[in-house]
Amino acid sequence: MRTTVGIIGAGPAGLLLARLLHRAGIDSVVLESRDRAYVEQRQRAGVLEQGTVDVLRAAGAGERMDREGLRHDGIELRFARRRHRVDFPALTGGRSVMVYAQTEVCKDLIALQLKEGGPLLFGAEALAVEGAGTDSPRVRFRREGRAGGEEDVLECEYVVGCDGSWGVARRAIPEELTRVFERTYPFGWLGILADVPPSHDELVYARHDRGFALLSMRSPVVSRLYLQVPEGTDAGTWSDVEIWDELERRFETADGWRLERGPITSKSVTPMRSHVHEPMRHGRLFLAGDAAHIVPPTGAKGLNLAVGDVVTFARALAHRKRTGSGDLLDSYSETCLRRVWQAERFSYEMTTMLHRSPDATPFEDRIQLAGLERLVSSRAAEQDLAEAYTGFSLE
Ligand code: RFL
Ligand code: PHB
Repeated sequence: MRTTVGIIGAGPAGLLLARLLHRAGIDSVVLESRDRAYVEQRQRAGVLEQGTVDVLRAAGAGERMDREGLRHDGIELRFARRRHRVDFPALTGGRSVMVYAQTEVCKDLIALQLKEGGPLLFGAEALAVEGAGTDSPRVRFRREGRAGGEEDVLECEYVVGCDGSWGVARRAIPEELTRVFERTYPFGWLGILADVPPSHDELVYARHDRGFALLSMRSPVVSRLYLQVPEGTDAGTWSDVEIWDELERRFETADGWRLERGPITSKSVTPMRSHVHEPMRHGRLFLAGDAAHIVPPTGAKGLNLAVGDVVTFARALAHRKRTGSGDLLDSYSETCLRRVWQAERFSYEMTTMLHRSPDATPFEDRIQLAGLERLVSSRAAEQDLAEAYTGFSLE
């Protein structure tokens, strides 16, 4: 098999990249180790920045999002039993975000790819990228169901590793050229889906002495909620009643706000970490999305960063094809990392501002509350949050 761009992974990064390249007249092949149902059902992100929404529309993938997605003009911060709304358009010159689940973005992109794009192979596991430093890199992969687990090779001009945080692509970048920046947090998120209309029409980020809680949604009739839990917690040890009781405590306000309960249809725990792999390119191998960087989900940035990376790559390659200049490909890593580190900073700040660290001293607790007080009493501080939350420019 031979193609211009070999894409490893059919998460949002890989699928959108295939779509952008197709629109630019560049062919690609996507290899995805799991099956279609897995990719379409994996519960993850919920918030799309304005720039992401614009990119999906321009890629012809915005139709259902515009019909079913929920435009949000703000979020609520809750602490000390008080509520404070951050008004995005008023603070950012009109920007907002869209609540439209990652599962739906992936479904829309898969349908488009199968209808009019290049090959998208499910059950095709990349084993290794070879020859990244040469003009003809290759992906060795194995297709499920092939007799004796026979291996195939995809010959490419470029390889983009969109294979998430446990992928194989980044292993092809020599260790001596690599720097990894990492932080793990001593807590995780217990996330649930529940068949109950969201109790608030915007997302609620709550800081409580017992830990952080987040109210989000998937539709007008499905709620998505998260609780900060100790690192390594097993979701099965929390009963439904315990989850609702704990959410109720952490969201409690002085003005009698009520949390509606409903049947819980899924429960899982996500660890929290920050991770950046530098550089994001070696020769003709490029890393995009979670394959290169992870942020804790508190800033809702992961999927949006993945979109930023693949937009940058698609532009750079189109430029190369049009003008013969590889300048933009050469600056790919640097361009992406500037945005990545802004998102890392913001996600780290949001996480430390809102979570209860198990070893926080009373002094640190007071500093944390003072930070929240500052945020809700200073327009400048609020504007800083609103600008970062609604997103950094893709230019
Ligand atoms: P993905 O989605 O992990 O996709 C990678 C794909 O690669 C496949 N793969 C391979 N395929 C072939 N060969 C191999 N060897 C392969 N190895 C792996 C995998 O099967 C998979 O299909 O990475 P991508 O595309 O970079 O997308 C990144 C986003 O998924 C991620 O950043 C976000 O989900 C993060 N995130 C959020 N981001 C937001 O922008 N807004 C949010 O509100 C938000 N909330 C969240 C989140 C992530 C969460 N979790 C579970 C970590 C909330 C949570 C709880
Ligand atoms: C979600 O809806 O899953 C979600 C929303 C906002 C976040 C993280 C996750 O910051």
